[in-house]
Amino acid sequence: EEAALQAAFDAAVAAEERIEPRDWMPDAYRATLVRQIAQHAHSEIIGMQPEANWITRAPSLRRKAILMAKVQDEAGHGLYLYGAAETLGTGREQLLDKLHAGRQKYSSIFNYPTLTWADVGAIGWLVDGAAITNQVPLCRCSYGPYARAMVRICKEESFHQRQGYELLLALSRGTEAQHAMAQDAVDRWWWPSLMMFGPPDEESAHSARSMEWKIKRHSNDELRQRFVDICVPQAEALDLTLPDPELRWNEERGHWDFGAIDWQEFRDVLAGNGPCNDQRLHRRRAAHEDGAWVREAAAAHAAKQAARRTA
Ligand code: FAQ
Repeated sequence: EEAALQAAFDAAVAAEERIEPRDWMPDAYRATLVRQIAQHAHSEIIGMQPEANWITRAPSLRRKAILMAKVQDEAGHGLYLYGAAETLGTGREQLLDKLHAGRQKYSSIFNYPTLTWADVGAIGWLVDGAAITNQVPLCRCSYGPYARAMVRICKEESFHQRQGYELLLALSRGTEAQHAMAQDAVDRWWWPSLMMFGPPDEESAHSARSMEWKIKRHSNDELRQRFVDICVPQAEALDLTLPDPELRWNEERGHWDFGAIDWQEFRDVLAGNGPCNDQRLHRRRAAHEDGAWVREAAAAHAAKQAARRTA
């Protein structure tokens, strides 16, 4: 019987049909989805911290309102994604416990500090830009709830990306000091953004299987190249330089060649030794503990309502 179920699953994936929560699926497919969706959800929630750092110091009311809305959107993305993970039979509490214990990852990018206001622009342009490049193909992921969550998230991320681009453009066209601040932010965020796409294909443990299952549609290196190709003309339009002397148009490939990524830095950040790993996890745990009374009150209220209904 297991063989028949497996065959039906394989046929559905081959036919580009969506796998839904009640459908039979291989255990490893389920585990891979929980791993990726949890990591993605954690990234959205931890990703609120670097930008939130600037909410109190935004340079105008308009910029402050935009930034607060953006950071709230990230919380919403986290909730859709924890919801998608719940359809696979894994509760949010369980996933948060793993994050807090350091047993589940979140994106490397959120372990870097936001040193100036221009970092808010660089995150929008580069980090949200990389996120969209990675996530648009996930709208066609074989698992229905994840694919559908991605549609809405991508729309919001596109708006975030434009917000960052517009912010950087204003700084770039501003005073000499503002232009220098924008350039410095791009210098610091460029390489970490390229690392968001994950290790090179030959070192990517999960890619081959995830692509067979149509969870991933493109390899890490393919998406990284796509992102570089998108950014080069945008940097030019911004009058900012990407910090890579080896960036060169390759006529034969029809792509921009770029310099070597420091994979040791990536491994260090994943191992917990990035500039802000400790700070991010500490803050996350503290926020969770501070919110305990809300969860307790909500549970007590729900229990009371349920008791009233059965009385
Ligand atoms: N950071 O075999 P692969 C956002 C891990 S965007 C940390 O290639 P896979 C929006 C990987 O998990 C950021 N870990 O893995 C936003 C695996 O470890 P494991 C979130 C990384 O899954 C913007 C190991 O390395 N987006 O939040 C990273 O096939 C602004 C081997 O790697 C997503 O999560 C990394 N950069 O491909 C929010 C997108 N790269 O589990 C706020 C969905 C790899 O074996 C503000 N995820 N690892 O222990 C994906 O598309 C994939 O999971 C990849 C990795 C492409 C990230």
